[in-house]
Amino acid sequence: MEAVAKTPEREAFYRRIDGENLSALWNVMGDLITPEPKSACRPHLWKFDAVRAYMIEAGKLITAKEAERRVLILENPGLRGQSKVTTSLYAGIQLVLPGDVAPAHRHSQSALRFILDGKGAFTTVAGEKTLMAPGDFVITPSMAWHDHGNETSEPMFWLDGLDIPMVQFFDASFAEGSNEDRQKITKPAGDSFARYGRNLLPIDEKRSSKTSPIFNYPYSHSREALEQARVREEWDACHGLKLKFANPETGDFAMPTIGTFIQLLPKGFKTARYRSTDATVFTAIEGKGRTRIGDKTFEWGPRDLFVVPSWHWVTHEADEDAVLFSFSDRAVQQKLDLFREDRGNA
Ligand code: 1HN
Repeated sequence: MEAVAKTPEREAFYRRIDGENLSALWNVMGDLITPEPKSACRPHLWKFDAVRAYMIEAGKLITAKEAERRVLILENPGLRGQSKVTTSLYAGIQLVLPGDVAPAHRHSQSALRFILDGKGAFTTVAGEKTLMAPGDFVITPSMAWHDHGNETSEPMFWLDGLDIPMVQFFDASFAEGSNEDRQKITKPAGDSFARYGRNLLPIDEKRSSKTSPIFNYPYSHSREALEQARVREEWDACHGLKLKFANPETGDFAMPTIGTFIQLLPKGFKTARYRSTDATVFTAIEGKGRTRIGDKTFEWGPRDLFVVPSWHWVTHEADEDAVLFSFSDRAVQQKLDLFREDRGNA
């Protein structure tokens, strides 16, 4: 759309209506209705080792209890000061040190954890405690009480992904602290997996939550699923082998607002170019390689993190067998009929 010409009469008119909280659509329409996605969100990569060093410093500066959560936010360079990794998503790196207490609270925002380093720290969600290991994908549903701790002798680092900007957009945030640092454990360990992880569901149960009843998807299972699929060699030209984490009740994404994925790129594989409307956060759990996003190339290894903005061409290349975890707002875009992807010619 072309900019509308300025005339003294028009300028005077705009000034007069401005005082009435009115403005002319014809001056802004081209910015509102773009022919293709146009975002301030930029491609970026964070090297985990650099983040890790700052997190260790943060561990000496503040306790988890005082901070509530000891987290460094991954701020998109095009969205600084807004606590956003993409336009619709938040991401951070959380450190839970031996003996830490990240006290119980709950909020409207849904959270995911993807474990990067350390083994055996715990989160308790809605009365069930789970111990976590690298590669585990763990969900905290909207308004579920959650607290974290670490009774091991090693620090634990994980990636937090939350739908904070979406909840902010809808002005729908509620949050509550607890009088107790640690919530009461009301369920045995492994309860949610025992009930819902076996492709058997209680026939008459009416759950109202749209979040998966399984809240820890252990890496051992994800990795095995990828390995089983590898045997069939059904490689997708754009993705290698990419699976979504599913809610066993519905087959939908495991979380209502965030789509989560795990993918295997075998050694030497180079993907065909791909673009989609869901800006996506990636981290590698195994292997190394590089990802080209638009005209930039990012080299990654285990635990490094990178962000692909909406509608940017992406290709991945693996130097060793590599496993990538990723998350995006696709779960929402698909429900709103907004999701679009382009596989190039692949
Ligand atoms: C939160 O509750 C956690 O529970 C992490 O670990 C990061 C960022 C903003 C708001 C709530 C957590 C968060 C958060």
